[in-house]
Amino acid sequence: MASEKPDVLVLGPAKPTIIDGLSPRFNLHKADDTEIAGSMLAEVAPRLQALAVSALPGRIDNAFMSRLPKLQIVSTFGVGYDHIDAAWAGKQGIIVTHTPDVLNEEVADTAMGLLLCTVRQLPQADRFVRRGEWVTKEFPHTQTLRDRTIGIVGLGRIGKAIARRLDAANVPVAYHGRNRQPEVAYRYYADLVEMAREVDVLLVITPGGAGTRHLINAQVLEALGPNGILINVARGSVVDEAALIEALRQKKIYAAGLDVFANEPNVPQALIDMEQVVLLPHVGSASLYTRRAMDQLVVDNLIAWADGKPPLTPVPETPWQGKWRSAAS
Ligand code: NAP
Ligand code: 8YV
Repeated sequence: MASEKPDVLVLGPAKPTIIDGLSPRFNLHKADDTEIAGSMLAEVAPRLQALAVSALPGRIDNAFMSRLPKLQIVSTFGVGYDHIDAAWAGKQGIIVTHTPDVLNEEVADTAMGLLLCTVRQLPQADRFVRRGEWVTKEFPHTQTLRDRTIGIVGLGRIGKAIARRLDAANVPVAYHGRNRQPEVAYRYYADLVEMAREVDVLLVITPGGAGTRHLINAQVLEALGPNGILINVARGSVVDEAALIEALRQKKIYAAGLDVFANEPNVPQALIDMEQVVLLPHVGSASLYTRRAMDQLVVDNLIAWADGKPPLTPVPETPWQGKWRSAAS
């Protein structure tokens, strides 16, 4: 007998908060990614009204969504949604929701940690102690935050949480984005190259996707200069990785701290081999506390939908228009 609960496809790992939160209300189907979903899709596709995306499972593009004629909502984990063709979904009346705000402070903490690790070479100092070198010599003195201005590329929700931490640390902040923010007192640069020339650190926290692809290129790195440090907690696609490796090799910039990469989880050997680079495995939001809050927001958006209420956190490309797309369309 057909279930009366709406059919929902969970794409990605079966996380307890998501599965336990959705099970009482929905008939769940699970697939690791869009490719595996392909084989079982033929059977459930005509009934599927919702997707719960529990990690970054590869692209959810219009070809995939087109196979789900009753799709009304894609509730995705993570604030970044460059893995979803949200503009296309918006045109079809499909709502895409994401998990903003609940991770701001965590990602800002991680960005500050990565910044400090890179400037003060803390992972390198840890390795120095573990190698037993301290008994024979002093760890070399490092760069400092004390004489540096930080240029934040993307002063949004997370960028502002990072800026607050820098304010508390007495570190001057400037920012670049497509728009000046009149309510913000930090110096604004409409031109990224100009900002790179005038600051000592570029800290990147924009969305990924086509609009920001290789925003940080050879010209920007050259402008940052030999004392400059690049911190990337945005998406790997925002930085031209080959240009970054070249700039580090040729000492056109001083160091880099990276949480995100062009082809995760693969990190270029050239970066691994560089002592002046600090590498993290995309852990910006990855505390138990914050990941649980993000998972819960994936659930809460779907429960709002099932109750016929507005989505809690739709992305700008799929604004709430007062009603859900008709299940029959
Ligand atoms: P947000 O509030 O939307 O802020 C994004 C900022 O980027 C805005 O200030 C926007 O300003 C700017 N921006 C957008 N497109 C731009 C462009 N083409 N050139 C320059 N600036 C641009 O987003 P958020 O919540 O802070 O999250 C930002 C991003 O951080 C996410 O999309 C995700 O990719 C990344 N993230 C990474 C991790 C991690 O684990 N490493 C965790 C969470 C988020 P304008 O509109 O004025 O340009
Ligand atoms: C997650 C992120 O680590 O929210 C984002 O945009 O990058 C992170 O919080 C990401 O979704 C990977 O699963």
